[in-house]
Amino acid sequence: MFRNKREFKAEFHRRLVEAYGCEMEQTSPAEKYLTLGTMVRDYASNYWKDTKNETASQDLKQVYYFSMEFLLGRMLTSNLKNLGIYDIVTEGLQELGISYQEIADQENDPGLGNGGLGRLAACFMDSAASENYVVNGNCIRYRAGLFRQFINKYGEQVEMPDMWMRIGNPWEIRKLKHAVDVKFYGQIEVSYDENGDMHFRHRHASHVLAVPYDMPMIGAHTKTVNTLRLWSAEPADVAPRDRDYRQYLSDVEAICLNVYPDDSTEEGKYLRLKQEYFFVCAGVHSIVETHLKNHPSLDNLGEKVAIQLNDTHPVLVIPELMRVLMDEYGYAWDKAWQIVKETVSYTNHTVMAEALEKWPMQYIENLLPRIAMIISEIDRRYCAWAWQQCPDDPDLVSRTRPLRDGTLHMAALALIGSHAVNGVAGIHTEILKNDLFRDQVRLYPHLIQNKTNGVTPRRWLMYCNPELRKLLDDTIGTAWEKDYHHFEDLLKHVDDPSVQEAFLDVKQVRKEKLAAYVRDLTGEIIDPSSMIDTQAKRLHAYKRQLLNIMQVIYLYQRMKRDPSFRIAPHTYLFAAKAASSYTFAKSVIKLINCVAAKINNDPDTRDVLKVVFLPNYCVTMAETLVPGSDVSEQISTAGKEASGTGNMKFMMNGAITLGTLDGANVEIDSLVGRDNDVIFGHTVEELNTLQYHYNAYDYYQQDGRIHDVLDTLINGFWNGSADEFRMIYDELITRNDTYFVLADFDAYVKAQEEIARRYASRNTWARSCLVNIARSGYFSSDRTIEEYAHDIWDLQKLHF
Ligand code: 7GP
Repeated sequence: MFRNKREFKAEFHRRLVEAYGCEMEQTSPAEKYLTLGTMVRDYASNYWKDTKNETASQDLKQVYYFSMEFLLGRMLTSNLKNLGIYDIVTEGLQELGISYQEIADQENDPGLGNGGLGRLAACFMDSAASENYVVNGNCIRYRAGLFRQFINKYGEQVEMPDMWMRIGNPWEIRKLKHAVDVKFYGQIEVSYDENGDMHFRHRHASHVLAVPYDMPMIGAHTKTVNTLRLWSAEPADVAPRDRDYRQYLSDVEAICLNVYPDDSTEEGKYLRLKQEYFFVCAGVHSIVETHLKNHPSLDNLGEKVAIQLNDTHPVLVIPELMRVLMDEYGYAWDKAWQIVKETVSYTNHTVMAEALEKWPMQYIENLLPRIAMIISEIDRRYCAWAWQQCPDDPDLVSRTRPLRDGTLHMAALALIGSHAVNGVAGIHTEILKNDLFRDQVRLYPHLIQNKTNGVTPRRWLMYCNPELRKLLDDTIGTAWEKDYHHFEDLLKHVDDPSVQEAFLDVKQVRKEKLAAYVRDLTGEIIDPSSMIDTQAKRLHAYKRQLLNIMQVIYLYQRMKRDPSFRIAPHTYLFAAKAASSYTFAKSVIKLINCVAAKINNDPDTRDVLKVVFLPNYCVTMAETLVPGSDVSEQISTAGKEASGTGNMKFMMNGAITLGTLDGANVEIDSLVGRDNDVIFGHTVEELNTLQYHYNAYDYYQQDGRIHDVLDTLINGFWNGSADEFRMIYDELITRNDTYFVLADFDAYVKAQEEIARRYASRNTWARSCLVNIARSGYFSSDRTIEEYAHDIWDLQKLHF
């Protein structure tokens, strides 16, 4: 382990030559990246070992965070900075004549996820390690990440494979010794012993070997290094039964081939269910194995282990742990159920009906016969119990049981098998209690609680925005870097004109960086002194990118019509991937690109109005996009965005939220006040009433602006084809505008005018940005993790 720059240089040089058998100068940037990554991983290995040993010797409880997604982003800079060796390494490389940035740019984002839920998991890993909590991640080692997005010459999204491990992954270590045998298909043979106890044997199963790859999750300025375990499916050393050999190989291969490119609709594919059981079964097995190394039995599993289910994707943990406890360790049902409930808790991330997982029981019976038996028994016992609880409402049982009409409702199973359930923002949790899970609240009044999301201030401020970090350090010292409460120390300085000026300077530098990035990526030139207004998130109807682009069209039409009407220079940036099967979302992407092509090339308006769609939104892009933005668009239909976390990142970097009262926007608003954000649109309560008499066509008829904007969707204005955007028009008019875009249009136009007005007064604007930064400490995921540890996991910190 190197201790200084001299030792680093010598070791880096030696390792490169040894690994590649040529002079250092002849190695490629990718080879240098792999060598450096391996060195950093090895550097952390002693801490990694100590963390495992100390956890065992302190007999500490540990958490396993089960998630189908971890959107980690690049690890190199974050690991170097968290370990405190960034300066040694970058200066050492410079002395060797090597560009650090060139090496860092070799790393591909591990795209092991879709969006919010996956990125949240990654922020949690950073915060847990940094706060000395032992929290292990459990996921799948997808060979292809979420697709890479290209935009073709028609403005359409094209998906390309994301082979993120093509050059290798220096962070992972293969742990063959911990491989697990996972069984699919086959039949269950039931027998009775002399005591009359039942025994279950899984016969004619198809075996898959789950091989773990461990990645270190390195805390900031602490010795805690946790583990993210990624499972990879390999053919087992067991002859496949009754099945074609080549088919078997390709079936196994398919399990870890790719991330399901969908974060909103459940495609109901068999393969997805296979993925879910695969990493659940392997993960549960390794938990049990680890526990039994240090404890005589599983009796105290719930005292020493907490399993967090990141949405319902890993909910099969509940029947799988029952299976292991009963079939492999001889527990009776009641005792096993008690252990499961003590151990498991569940986080809900959406109220969108189409994203609530449901599986035909037949699939489960076929693929996982023993699990199906256990689920049926859970359902049967639940019905008997719930019936007794609420005899006045016999229907309650059928509304809440996991099995309804041959379909398994995953959320219902999660609620029954967990000791705690949480929403991810205040308003979201209220909707869970009063709406989605209202029935369950009758049966379990204290089950549901709130844990407002957070983001790691290291990646999302200190590392991605060193200019702002320096300003904060110079103004309030460095206490805020270790303790999010100290963000508020900035409040004392928000009225200081010199701090305001310094902030505007930082923002300008970041806007210029962003402009250079946009130019390199798209060839578009944006004006770094214009107001940069960004909407970056998955493309979904409820997030209403459509409302944003409609407002842009309105401004364009108005300026074309009235030469005396001009807006202050305004740049609208969009970044969004659409699920590959989501036609409407793809159509919105095409619309944005067609609008951009026309407007950006119009000499009448292009000096003041610019629209750019940035292809392939990912964590790495956000690290430049967020610090360079002035305005944060958070304009979902009230009640639909569970929380949002992009809103928190923009706020932390001094952008002003332009948003609806939805998700965590509500909390942002109450922290900063209406002087420091712009809130518009119908509230949840208003929409709850409006839905009964809403007529989108009236808005079209009565508001000339809406009429003119919508007509461009069906008259070929954008690309010559009248039918191109008919689907969007139909959604708004024929299908009566599911997400109330037209209902909020007028308020949104006014909100846009308001934000432009505020932007014009530079010092008040800067003051607002500073208030936002000062209040953003609450949205540190260090705070969120503390709350999970205290309220859900009952978790103590590791003491070194
Ligand atoms: C997202 C929510 O849409 C977002 O509002 C929230 O901030 C984020 O989770 C983290 O809690 N949901 C997903 O990413 C998702 O896949 C379907 O939801 C299960």
